[in-house]
Amino acid sequence: MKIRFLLLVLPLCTLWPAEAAVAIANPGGRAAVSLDGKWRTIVDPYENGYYDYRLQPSKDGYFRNARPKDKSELIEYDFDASPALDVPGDWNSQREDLFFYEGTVWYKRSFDYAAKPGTRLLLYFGAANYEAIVYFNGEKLGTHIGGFTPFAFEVTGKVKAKDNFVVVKVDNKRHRDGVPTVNTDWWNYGGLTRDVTLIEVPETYVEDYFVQLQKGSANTVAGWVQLNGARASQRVTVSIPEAKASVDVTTDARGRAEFHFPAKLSLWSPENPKLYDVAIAAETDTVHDRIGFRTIETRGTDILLNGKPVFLRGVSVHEEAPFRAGRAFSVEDARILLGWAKDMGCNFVRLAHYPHNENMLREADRMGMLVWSESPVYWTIDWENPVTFANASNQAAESVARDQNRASIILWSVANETPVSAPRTAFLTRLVEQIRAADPTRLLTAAMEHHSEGATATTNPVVINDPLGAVLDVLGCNEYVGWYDGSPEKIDRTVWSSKYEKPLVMSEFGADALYGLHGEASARFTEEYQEDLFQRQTRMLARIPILRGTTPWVLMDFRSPRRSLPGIQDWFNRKGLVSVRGEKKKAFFVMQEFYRSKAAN
Ligand code: GCB
Repeated sequence: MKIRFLLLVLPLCTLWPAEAAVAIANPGGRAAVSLDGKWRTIVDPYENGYYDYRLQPSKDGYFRNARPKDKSELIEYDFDASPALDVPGDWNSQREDLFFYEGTVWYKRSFDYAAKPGTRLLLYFGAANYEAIVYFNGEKLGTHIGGFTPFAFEVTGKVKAKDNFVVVKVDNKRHRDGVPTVNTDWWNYGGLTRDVTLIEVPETYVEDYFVQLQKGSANTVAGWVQLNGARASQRVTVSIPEAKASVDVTTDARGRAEFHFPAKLSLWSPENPKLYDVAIAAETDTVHDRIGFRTIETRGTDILLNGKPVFLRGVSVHEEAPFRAGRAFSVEDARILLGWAKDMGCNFVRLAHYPHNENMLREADRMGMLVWSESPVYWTIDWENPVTFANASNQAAESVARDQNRASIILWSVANETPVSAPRTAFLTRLVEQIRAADPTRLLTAAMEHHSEGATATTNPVVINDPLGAVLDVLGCNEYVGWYDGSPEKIDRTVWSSKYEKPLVMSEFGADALYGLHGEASARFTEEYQEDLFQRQTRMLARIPILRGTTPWVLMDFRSPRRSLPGIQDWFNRKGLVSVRGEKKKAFFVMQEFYRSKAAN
């Protein structure tokens, strides 16, 4: 009670660092200079480049990128003589000695730049895991917390013609009060894991926009536009030239305008991933985007896409790079992963357990793949800590802001497998309400747990009664009957019921199998065990009346420090239906068959 009161009276910004950050939607649609490539790096486990020997922040930290003026000056670091790492990219998979490293690495990149009059310059990071402190030419710009969402700082007026340097202190230490917290089943890849760009915008620019079909309508486009800059009030035209539809609005003194206009559109779907060029033209700036338009809603226990019931033939996906392992980031990575999902017969992917890189969403839009996008609220978060809530809330806001115009996303998921308690349900309910307010067009879900009502030798009744279900549109449930929970025969006698008359997506089920390891169906880690489990699971799932989708765990094997078993796991969770080398395990074909039958009816 006390905490809730505190949160009501304290604005978020007092709990959360927002130093000088600027927002910008659709970075790929802007004039930009890439800062990707080789960055010089210093590994700093003791944070010697940040603190002095009294553990006070040092004014002569590595962010100064200092060089001795003469032979007598003592400077104990040298970026330009230090090893380079590729950006984007995690450090763990680039250097053997950083495989398990969790701590600070300093990144430095120098560049020349010809400033353009009348142009503002933003330094944009696709993501840095987990905490990034950004410095420009020796001056601190700000801090960002959260490993999977973008952030930007303005450097207009600070940029020089020659020898600019960006220094970023990236720290991937885990924290009990962090989001995620200390315990996860995936690799804590550190570094500048996504693109870094200098974005050029006019003095007053289109900061953000929301252009979607109005909730409940298939022919009214509705949304808002937000300008940033001195000329807040301007005439803005939002148009979809191909559909010959547009609207003119005038932004208010805060740079904001809402709009709606009729449009006859070919609706986006997996079968017809139609994207339109959308132009947001202010007097001082124009941005183009590729946007699809579709409706998504629930009716009783059905999910309706463009008014028609849809079964979500999905698979869960980690942001793990095919073939090389490491954090995925590229268009190519996205195409391969989504291509394998398509090959399985999917029309849907669950992008677990955090917001994936923007390429993944853009490719999903292009390829016609429906998406569940997830917040990194995973397992046992510090539910009663207001700073933890502010962190989760900020990451959710950044994720929605980045992806709110992607037709592929139909579900925002607020959490994964969180243990039921009053503070946890209060925390997640607030997140649900926040996201619904920011984006009223999409559905809310979460991967919940379930409860056995007492298994016997002949039956295993399982009930979905998590109180969070009351505030969700779509129920998500992870279950491991036959793997963590008994042997595969138990699946056959499992009977599901739900307290809620809502659509259910079985968001996880699966078993570890090493590709190429064969044996009896009862032998753990063999392809046969996984295959048998999937055969039983698909039969059991087909008997659940409210089932409207499945996303087995998981598309591809992925690295996890929890998985040490030599010769089998070797630091990989082997529940992939595909190996890291793209080899399909036997269970892949069980899902393919299941989805063929689902697509046929
Ligand atoms: C789960 C988690 C997922 C794990 C998976 C497993 O329930 O949601 O992150 O990787 O189980 O393999 O144990």
